[in-house]
Amino acid sequence: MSTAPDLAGSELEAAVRLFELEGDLVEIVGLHRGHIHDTLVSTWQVGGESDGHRRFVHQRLNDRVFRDIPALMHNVGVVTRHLARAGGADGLTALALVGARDGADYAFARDTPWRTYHFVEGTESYDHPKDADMARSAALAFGDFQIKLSTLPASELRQTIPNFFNSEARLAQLDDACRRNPLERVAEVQEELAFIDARRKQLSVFENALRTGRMPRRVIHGDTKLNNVLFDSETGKPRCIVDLDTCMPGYSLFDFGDLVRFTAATSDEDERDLDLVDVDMDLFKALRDGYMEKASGFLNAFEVDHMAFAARIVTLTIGMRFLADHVMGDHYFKIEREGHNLDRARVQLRMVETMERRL
Ligand code: GN1
Ligand code: MG
Repeated sequence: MSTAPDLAGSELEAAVRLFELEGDLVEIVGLHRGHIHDTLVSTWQVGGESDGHRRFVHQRLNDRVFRDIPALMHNVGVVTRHLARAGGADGLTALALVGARDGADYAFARDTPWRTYHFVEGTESYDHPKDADMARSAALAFGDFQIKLSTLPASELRQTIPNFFNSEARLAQLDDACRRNPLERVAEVQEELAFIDARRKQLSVFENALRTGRMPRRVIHGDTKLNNVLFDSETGKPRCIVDLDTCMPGYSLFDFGDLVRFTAATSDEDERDLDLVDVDMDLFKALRDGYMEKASGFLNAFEVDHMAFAARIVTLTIGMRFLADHVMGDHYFKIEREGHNLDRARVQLRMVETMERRL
């Protein structure tokens, strides 16, 4: 019945049955997605042959990354309900949780936390945009998402991972990883460390702006990869924004920068041939125009002036996170091959280099 990692079919079945689902369970299949949680999809037959099948997305939550699961699920509950209330006249629907049988938003199976979402049928996701129009519409959707979140008081949300968006703290984590050097991998990453070292000051720009109030703290999505937008299979328009784990107070330009980092990249995030790594300027412009169409109403002058810089800083910061995880022995991001996080880090740093030339 299952294709999920290291769990027997009966255990998966027990986990999905913790949730308020009706009908006969037809199958459970693994969905290869994301670097953090394990994701499955279950199909249920409801109301006999005439009615049909319903699908649900189940995630086994990674509690090494999210150490405070109650805080994580508190945020996801608050955000999904807020988005549902905000409505979707623009064709966007809100991701919706399925409650556990005991009424909570998540449940434990053998000490491991699980959650369940309604499957958004008739949609597709992409790692690379088909064209500039698709990039633009994704940027519009994330801009719209930030507008919807702007009516959610930050005080209702918790920090699911402390200092998640803080580039200074990410630099300190990398420095600390290098000091510890548990696997003696530091010697092989000297070039990458020198590249980062030369940009230390830049990594404080946004933290300084937040401290001095030149840039406001706002609730953001926090992981604006293109594949976190589900596009309608028929109309090609964004239908739903997923992955709400990092919706919490941050700064708006983080979302924009992360969108550029991933969506305007000419290569995969873990490409080994660095000659293929570049930033596509047409896609960058489409992202900037789409995002600005929504965000120009609330961004201040400092934010508008720092959009291209944000792409560089967010890309550099995520590169440092991959590198720190490589140095520490790959305990955070899932890897599929030796050196996977180093490959990911190298792509990010090469992206920064091309952005410095082009943006
Ligand atoms: C992780 O699991 P996924 O792919 O949604 C990470 C993001 C990174 C991203 C890089 C909680 O997201 O912050 O930007 O990988 N999520 C967490 O691809 O750390
Ligand atoms: Mg994510």
